[in-house]
Amino acid sequence: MSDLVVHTLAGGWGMSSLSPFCLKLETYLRIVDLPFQKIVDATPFSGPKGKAPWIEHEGKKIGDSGFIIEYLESRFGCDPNAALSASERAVACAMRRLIEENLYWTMVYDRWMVENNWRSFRDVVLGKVPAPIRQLIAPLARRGVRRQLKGHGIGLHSQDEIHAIGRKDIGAIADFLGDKPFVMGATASEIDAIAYAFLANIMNVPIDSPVKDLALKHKNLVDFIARIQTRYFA
Ligand SMILES: N[C@@H](CCC(=O)N[C@@H](CS)C(=O)NCC(=O)O)C(=O)O
Repeated sequence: MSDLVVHTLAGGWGMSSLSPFCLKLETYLRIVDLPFQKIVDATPFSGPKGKAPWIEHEGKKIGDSGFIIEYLESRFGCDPNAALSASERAVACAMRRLIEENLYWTMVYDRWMVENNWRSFRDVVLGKVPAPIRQLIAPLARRGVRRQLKGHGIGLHSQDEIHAIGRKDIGAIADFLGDKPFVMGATASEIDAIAYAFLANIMNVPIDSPVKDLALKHKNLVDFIARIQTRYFA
């Protein structure tokens, strides 16, 4: 059994994890073919940074998907970005920030703040929390997320503005992917784990949003998700 323990948040609606950062790490591990044990936590708070995912390995606890990947690369020598040039790495880094630091928050808004979506999402995202406690913590958790959205800045915009921001990001990803099989070209690299995890969490879940509607119109994005699923999750 692998001594790499990955703490993640629950899946649902056919997704291995409804946390895109957790799904990113799991996809990355599948791309580089590193075995791991998966522990599904009820909340993200037990990790060293109070967020999921986090890992335990050789007595160390490491939080943050980006730092975890850096650790895995230095400890196990995996490097799916090895074939990329310096300028390709720069583009992949910018694309990562677009997805994780901007598009992500439009997804959070749609799940937590849009009333109809929240009603179905809360029972799935808090599914591992016992039902009576869930009733109590759901509004508190939602208040915390509202604060995060405001702190980020995106929560200060109107719904239409937030959706316009998300749609612009989707358009940029679709245009950059073009007709390539993977984001940076012929082979999968780290950015594919990121793009897949976030796009699938927008496109393949029953959360209504104009951001999702636009993404589903891009056949290359739909095909990209199917490609990653077939290759790494079959
Ligand atoms: N930069 C972190 C972000 C992780 C993150 O935001 N995880 C979310 C779940 S998708 C979380 O744990 N949120 C709980 C919170 O912010 O309180 C990473 O790359 O791992």
